[in-house]
Amino acid sequence: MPIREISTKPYTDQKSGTAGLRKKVAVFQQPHYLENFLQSIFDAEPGLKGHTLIVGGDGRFYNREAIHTAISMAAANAVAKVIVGQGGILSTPAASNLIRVHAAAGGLLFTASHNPAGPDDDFGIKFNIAGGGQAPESLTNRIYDISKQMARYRIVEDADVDLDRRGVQKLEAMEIEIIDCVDDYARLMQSLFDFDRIRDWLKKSHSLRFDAMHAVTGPYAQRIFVEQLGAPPGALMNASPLEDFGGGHPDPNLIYAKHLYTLAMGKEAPDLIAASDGDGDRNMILGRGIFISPGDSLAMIAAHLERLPGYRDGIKGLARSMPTCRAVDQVAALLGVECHETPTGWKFFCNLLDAGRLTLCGEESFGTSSSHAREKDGLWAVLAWANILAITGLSVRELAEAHWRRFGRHYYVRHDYEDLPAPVANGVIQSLADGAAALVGKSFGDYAVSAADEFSYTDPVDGSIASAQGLRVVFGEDARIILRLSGTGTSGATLRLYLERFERAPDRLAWAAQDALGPLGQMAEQITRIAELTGRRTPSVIT
Ligand code: VG1
Ligand code: CO
Repeated sequence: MPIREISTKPYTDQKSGTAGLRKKVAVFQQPHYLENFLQSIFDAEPGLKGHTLIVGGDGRFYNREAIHTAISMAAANAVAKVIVGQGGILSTPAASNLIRVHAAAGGLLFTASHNPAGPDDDFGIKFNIAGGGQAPESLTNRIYDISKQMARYRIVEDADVDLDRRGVQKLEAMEIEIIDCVDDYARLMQSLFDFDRIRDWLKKSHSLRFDAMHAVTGPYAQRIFVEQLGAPPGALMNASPLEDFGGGHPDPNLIYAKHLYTLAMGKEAPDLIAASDGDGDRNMILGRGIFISPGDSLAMIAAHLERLPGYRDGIKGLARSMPTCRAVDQVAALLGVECHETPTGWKFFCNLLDAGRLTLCGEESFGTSSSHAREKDGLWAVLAWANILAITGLSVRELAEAHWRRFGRHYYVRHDYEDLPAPVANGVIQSLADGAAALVGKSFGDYAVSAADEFSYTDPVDGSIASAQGLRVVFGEDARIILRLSGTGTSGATLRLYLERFERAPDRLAWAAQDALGPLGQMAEQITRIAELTGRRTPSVIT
């Protein structure tokens, strides 16, 4: 099994988006495409030489082949050791944790998250750095620059690696350790939450339903919810990971997990209903008769976090991505802690987490997590909710209503316009960017525009600047309209429109979100002219 240097030609499209490189499987299957990108990572991060690398993926189609290639190239690029989840399985938060536990120099995560999987669908790669965080933009830009010059890559040819056999194997000088994908993660969760309390809560005739959507969290949910917390096996749905996610779309929201909403609204609704996405970093939370929007979930967890075992030392700071509703800001103000507004994408939280300035952060896209990892963490959020319900004795609905009475309520919705021709989507952004300044001071219905600009972020830790991170039209505390382009799609361009409306009066807290946001939606069309400029009368997805 010689180490060989293979000559190759560069591809010019290996630019990472919001979270890694995502393309159709067929793109990754082009000759040397995967190898070129991996070599660019090895070249951009020389610290991997002589150190440990964590490798795993969400189990989707092409996962095993890609992992085999990654291991073969790691050995040829002088990595000392790779630690791989058995069968090539690792959830994104579990991989982030393993990087930390093993003081690894980085991790390769093979996932396109919630994007559908299969030969005609999507594949992706994320590179995480020492400490477990997502590669910052400076590094992903360096990887991209290197990929555009790529002329050769190093690989051990015909490597014989058994991904299913736990224990240690050797490939040339490199050690390969195949580990149980759940052990370390389950230990971490036990250290953060009161498992006895949750077990009791479940025993006292409370019920849980968790949908792994045939994606990566199945084995994690089986171990933690069923084996450790005593939930009946029937509490889990779709718990075996499948290469094509069962043909589904493991994006836990009101569209792709509508069956959970129906369950929540039915007579037999369990007390806590939840789901996570393809790679296990997203979460969806529902209770009997109620859906908790991700921005609310973040704020509600924040308001109770200090009562959970892993967080008794207190909250250092809170953060949300810019489009995420400002509910958590209210909690931060009450607690008297820092509250940060970052661009979309988990990588922007990582410096603040490393600097010890954040304890909890989240995104409107069903992502929540804490300082225990450097990724969002779906099961963590579900356990946080279970623990909070067990401690307070409240139902999800009671807890939400109490929160709104105390802090007010942020009604929230996101409209996605998918697969638009790029020039059309860019045209919508451009036209709003051009008109933004002139909006300030104008009134729409009861609202007056207090600010309208393009969001730009200066990282408080390293001073790096991320510009063009979305357009926002702000109506003081009352409302916001936000527009940005997605950075995770694999075909055409996706426009995301986010609507937020704040109400504090006691008689305005129980509206249906779509009713509360109807007038703002009309104002958004007046301001952004999406229907007019794209010809789309309705969004493709509303969450
Ligand atoms: C989307 C979400 C963003 C999230 C990202 C990765 O990005 O909006 O909040 O961090 O996906 O999530 P975009 O650029 O398409 O809006 V995941 O679960 O991929 O790892
Ligand atoms: Co994900």
